[in-house]
Amino acid sequence: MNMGSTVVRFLSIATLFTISLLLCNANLSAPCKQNERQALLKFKHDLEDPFNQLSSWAGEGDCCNWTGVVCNNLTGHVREFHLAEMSFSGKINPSLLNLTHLSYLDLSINNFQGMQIPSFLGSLKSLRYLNLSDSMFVGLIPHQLGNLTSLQVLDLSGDLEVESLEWISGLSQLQHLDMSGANLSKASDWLRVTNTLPSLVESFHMSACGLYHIPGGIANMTNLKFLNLRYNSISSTIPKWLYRLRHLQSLILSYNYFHGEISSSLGNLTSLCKLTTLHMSRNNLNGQLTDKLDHFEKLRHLDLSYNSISGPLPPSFGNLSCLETLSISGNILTGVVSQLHFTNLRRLVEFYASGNSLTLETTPHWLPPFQLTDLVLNDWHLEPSELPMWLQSQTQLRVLSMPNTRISGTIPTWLWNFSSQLEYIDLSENKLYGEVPHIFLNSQSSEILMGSNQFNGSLPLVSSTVWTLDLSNSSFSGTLFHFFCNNKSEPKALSILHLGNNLLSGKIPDCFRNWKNLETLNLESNNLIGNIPRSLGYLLSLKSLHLRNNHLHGELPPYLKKCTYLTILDLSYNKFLGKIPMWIGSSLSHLRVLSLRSNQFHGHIPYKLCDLTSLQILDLAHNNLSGRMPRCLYNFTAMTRFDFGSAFYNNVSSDGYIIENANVVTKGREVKYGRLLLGMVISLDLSDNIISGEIPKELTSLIYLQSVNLSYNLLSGRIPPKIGDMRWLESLDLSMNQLCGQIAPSMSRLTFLSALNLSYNNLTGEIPKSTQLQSFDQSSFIGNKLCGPPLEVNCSNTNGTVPPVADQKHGGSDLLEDGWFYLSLGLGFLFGFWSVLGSLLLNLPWSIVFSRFQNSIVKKLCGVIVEHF
Ligand SMILES: *[C@@H]1O[C@H](CO)[C@@H](O)[C@H](O)[C@H]1NC(C)=O
Ligand SMILES: *[C@@H]1O[C@H](CO)[C@@H](O)[C@H](O)[C@H]1NC(C)=O
Ligand SMILES: *[C@@H]1O[C@H](CO)[C@@H](O)[C@H](O)[C@H]1NC(C)=O
Ligand SMILES: *[C@@H]1O[C@H](CO)[C@@H](O)[C@H](O)[C@H]1NC(C)=O
Ligand SMILES: *[C@@H]1O[C@H](CO)[C@@H](O)[C@H](O)[C@H]1NC(C)=O
Ligand SMILES: *[C@@H]1O[C@H](CO)[C@@H](O)[C@H](O)[C@H]1NC(C)=O
Ligand SMILES: *[C@@H]1O[C@H](CO)[C@@H](O)[C@H](O)[C@H]1NC(C)=O
Ligand SMILES: *[C@@H]1O[C@H](CO)[C@@H](O)[C@H](O)[C@H]1NC(C)=O
Ligand SMILES: *[C@@H]1O[C@H](CO)[C@@H](O)[C@H](O)[C@H]1NC(C)=O
Ligand SMILES: *[C@@H]1O[C@H](CO)[C@@H](O)[C@H](O)[C@H]1NC(C)=O
Ligand SMILES: CC(=O)N[C@H]1CO[C@H](CO)[C@@H](O)[C@@H]1O
Repeated sequence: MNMGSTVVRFLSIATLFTISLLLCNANLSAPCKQNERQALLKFKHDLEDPFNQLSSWAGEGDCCNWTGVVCNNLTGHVREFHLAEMSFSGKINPSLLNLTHLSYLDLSINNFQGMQIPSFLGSLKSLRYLNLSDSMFVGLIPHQLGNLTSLQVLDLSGDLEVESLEWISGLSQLQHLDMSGANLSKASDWLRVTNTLPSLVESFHMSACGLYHIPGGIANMTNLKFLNLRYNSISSTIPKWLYRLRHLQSLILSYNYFHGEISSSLGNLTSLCKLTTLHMSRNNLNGQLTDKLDHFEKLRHLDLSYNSISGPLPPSFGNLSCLETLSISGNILTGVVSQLHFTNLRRLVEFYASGNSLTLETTPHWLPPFQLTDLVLNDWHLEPSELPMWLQSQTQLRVLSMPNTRISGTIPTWLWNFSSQLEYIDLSENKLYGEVPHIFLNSQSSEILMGSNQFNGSLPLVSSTVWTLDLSNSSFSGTLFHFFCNNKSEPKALSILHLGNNLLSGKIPDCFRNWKNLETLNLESNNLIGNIPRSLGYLLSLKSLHLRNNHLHGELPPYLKKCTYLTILDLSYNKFLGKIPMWIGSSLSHLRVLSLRSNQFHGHIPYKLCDLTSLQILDLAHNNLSGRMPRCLYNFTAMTRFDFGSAFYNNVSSDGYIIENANVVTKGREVKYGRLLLGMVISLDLSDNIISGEIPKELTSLIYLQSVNLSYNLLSGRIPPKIGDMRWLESLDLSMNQLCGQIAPSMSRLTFLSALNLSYNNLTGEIPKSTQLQSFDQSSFIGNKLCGPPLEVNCSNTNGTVPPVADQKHGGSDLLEDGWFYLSLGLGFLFGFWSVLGSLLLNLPWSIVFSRFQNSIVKKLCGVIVEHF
C-alpha cells in the first residue's frame, strides 16, 4: 500500500464521514425527549387555551415541532418557549421543571388573572430570558426568582406587589430589568438593593412603581442605555450622577415632580452625547430654554410638555437637526416663532405645541425643510392670521390641529387636495367664514372638527370614510337634503355628526339607510320642520339623538323603537304631540336622558316609562300631561344608586373626541352638561303640566336626585314626609300646586339644598327650624299659610309639633350649575368618578395613552381633570 492510496482512502473515509455527519445533523435533528413531551402535555393540560392555540401539542410526533416550542437541534432538549399573546389562563403546571434546559420563557400578554407568579419558576436554573409582562399575574413577586443566576432579561411589567427586593441581588448576569407597574412602596429595601445590581445592566424600566426617590444605584450602572422612570412621584432635581452615564440613549422621566431650572438641567445633559430620546413631560421644570440646546446633535425625540417653561423658544432649536418629534405643549412659552427656528429641522415629523402663548410668523411662500405628519398648534396666534399657505407642502400630514388660533378667511380648496390622507383636522373655534368646499379625503377614517366658526352657505358633501364631523355653531343654511341623500348607494362611515346651532331648514330627509354607523346625530337648534323620518329606524347603532329647538311636529313615530341603543333622546322645544308612547319604556331600555320638554304631549305619563331603569335625566316639563305621577318611580334605579360604570364614554370617537351633552333646567336656569359631567347629573322635571293627585311617597326613594321640579301642576296632598332622605337635593321646586299640611320636618336635613320654592300652595304651620330652611328668601314660602322665620309671620300658637333641628354645618351649594357640582357629592362619589376615569385610562392601550400626544381622549380627560380639580 503506497502513501498515495492511503491518503486517497483516508480522504474518502473523511469525506464519507463528513457527508454522513452533515446528513445526520440535518435530518437526525434529535427528536424531543420522552419525559419532556410528557411535561409539555401536563403543562398544556392545566392551561386554559380558549382559541386552541396549542392544537399541535398532541400525538406522538416530534414535540420540537409544536407551536411555540424550540429545541436544541443537537440534543433535542426543549430550549425555548414562545407563548406570548395566546390568551392563556388557568394554571402553570410544575412539570415545566422537567424541562431542565429551558433558557427562554415568554408568557407575556396572557390572561392569568388573579394568579401569583409560581415560585417554582425560580428553579428553572437555565433561564436567561423570562418575560411575564402584561399577563395579569398579581400579588407578590416570589423571592425564589433570585435563584435564576443566569438570567439576563427579566420583564415583569404588570400589576405586582413587592415586599422586599433582596432577591434581585442574586441576578448577577442581569442586563435588562423591567418591573413597571409593580408596587414598590412597601419594599423598604429597594433603594439599597438597586445598589447591588450589576453594572451590566443596560436597560432599566421602573415606570409607575410608586417611587419617591430616584434609585442611587443607577449611578453605578455604567453601561446603562435605557432608563425609564415614568409615572412615579420622584421629587428632586435631576441628580448630577446622571450626567455621567455616558452610554445613555433614552432617558424617560415624564410624569414625576422633577424640578429645577430647565436650562441647567438640559445644559448638563449635553454630556450624554449618545442621547436620542429625552422625555421630561409633566414635571415641574421651570425657567427659560437657553442656547445650550444645540449640543444635543443626536437628539431625535424631545418631550418637554406640561412643565412651567417660560420665555421664548430660542432659535437654537433649529440646530437640532436630527429632531423627529418635538413636544413643548402645555408650557408658558411666549414670543414669536419664525421660520428661522425651523431652518435645520429637516427630519421633524411631529410637532406638538398646544397651549402656550406663542405666535407663529411665516411668510406665505415659505418652503419648510420638513415633512410633518402631525402638527398641533392649538391656541397659537398665527401671523398672518389665516391658514398658512405652506401647509400645502406638507403632503404627509395626518394630524392638523389648530383650534382657537384666531385664524380667519375661507377654507381654501387646496386644503383637501394636498393632504387627502388627513386623519384628524381640528380648526374649530376660529373665525373662518364662507362656504366649506366638499370634503374628499382618502384616509381610512378621519375626523373633521370645524365647529364654532362663521361658515355659511350649504353643507359640504363629505367622503364616505369620514368618521366624525363637527360643523356646529356656524351659519350653515339650506336643507339637509344633498348632505344625506347624495350618492345614496354608498355606505357611510360617519359615526358622530354634529350640525347643531346653524340655520339649517327644511325637513330632515328620509335618507338614513346608508348611514347605519351613526351613533350621535345632533341637529339641535336649527329651523328644521316636518316629522321624524321613517328611515331613522335604520340607525340601529344610534346612541344619541339631539333634535331640540327646531320646529318638528307630529307624533313620535314607532320606527324609533328600533334604535334600541339610544341613551340620549332630546326632542325638547319642538311641536311634537300625541301621547308619550308606551314603547319608549319597553324598547329604549338604555335611555339615560329623556327630554320631551316644551312640546304638546298630552295624556298620562305611561307607567311603562318606569321600565327605564337607567334614566338619570327625565324632563317632561311644559306639556299638557295629566293624570297622576306614576308610583313606580322607584324603578328608576339609576337615580337610587351609583351606577356610572358605563358613563357616557360610548360616544367617543377614535381619537377620543367627545361630542355629547344634555341640557338640564335647574334653579331656574338652563345648564349644558358636556362629556363626563353628564353621567353624574340626576334630575326630574315635570313642571308646567296638569298633573294631579299626590306626590307619590316613592319619589323619596330616588335618593340621588339633585334637582326636582314639580311646579305649576295640580298636585295635592302633603309633601312626602321622608323627603329628607333625598340628601343630594340641591334644587326643589314644588311651587304653584295645591299641596297642604305642614312642611315635612325632615326637609331640614337637606343640607345641599340651595334653591327651594314652595310658594303658592296651601301649606300650613311653622317652617321647620334649621339654618338651612331659614337661609332662603321669604319668596320661597309665600302664598301659603306658613309662619316662623324667614317669614315675618309669628307662630302665635307654638304647639311644638315642629321640633327644632340642630344647626347644620353646610350651607346650600351652587355646585350643580357651575360644573364643580359633583364635589358636592362627597368622597364616595369622587371615588366612583376616579375609578371610572382610572379604569378608562387603564383600559386604553398604553401605547395610545402615552405615546401619542395628539390623542385627544387623554387630552380631553386631562382637560376635565385640570379644569375641574
Ligand atoms: C411539523 O409540523 C408541520 C405543521 O405543523 C408539519 O407539516 C410537519 O410535517 C411537521 N414535521 C415533523 C417532522 O413532524
Ligand atoms: C438548529 O436549527 C436551526 C434552524 O432550524 C438553525 O438555524 C440552527 O443553526 C441549528 N443549530 C444547530 C446547532 O444546528
Ligand atoms: C418529571 O418527569 C418524571 C419522569 O417522567 C416524573 O416522574 C416527574 O413527576 C416529573 N416531574 C414533574 C414536576 O412533572
Ligand atoms: C416582553 O414581552 C412584551 C410583549 O410581548 C414585549 O413587548 C417586550 O418587549 C418583552 N420584553 C423584553 C425585555 O423582551
Ligand atoms: C433558592 O433561593 C433560596 C433563597 O432565596 C434558597 O433558600 C433556596 O435553597 C434556593 N433554592 C434552590 C433550589 O436553589
Ligand atoms: C457604586 O459602587 C461603588 C463600588 O463598587 C460603591 O462604593 C458605591 O457605593 C456605589 N454607589 C452607589 C450609589 O451605589
Ligand atoms: C449643571 O452644571 C453646573 C456647573 O457645571 C452646576 O452649577 C449646576 O448645578 C448643574 N445643574 C444641575 C441640575 O445639576
Ligand atoms: C321595572 O323595570 C323592569 C325592567 O325594565 C321592568 O321589567 C318592570 O316591569 C318595572 N317595574 C315596574 C313596577 O314598572
Ligand atoms: C286649603 O286647605 C284647607 C284645609 O286645610 C281647605 O279647606 C282649602 O280648601 C284648601 N285650599 C285650596 C286652594 O286647596
Ligand atoms: C297641638 O298639636 C296637637 C298634636 O298635633 C294637637 O292635638 C292640638 O290640637 C294642637 N293644639 C293647638 C292649640 O293647635
Ligand atoms: C431538515 C432537512 O434538512 N431535511 C432534509 C432531510 O434529508 C432529505 C433528504 O434525505 C432532504 O430532502 C431534507 O431537506
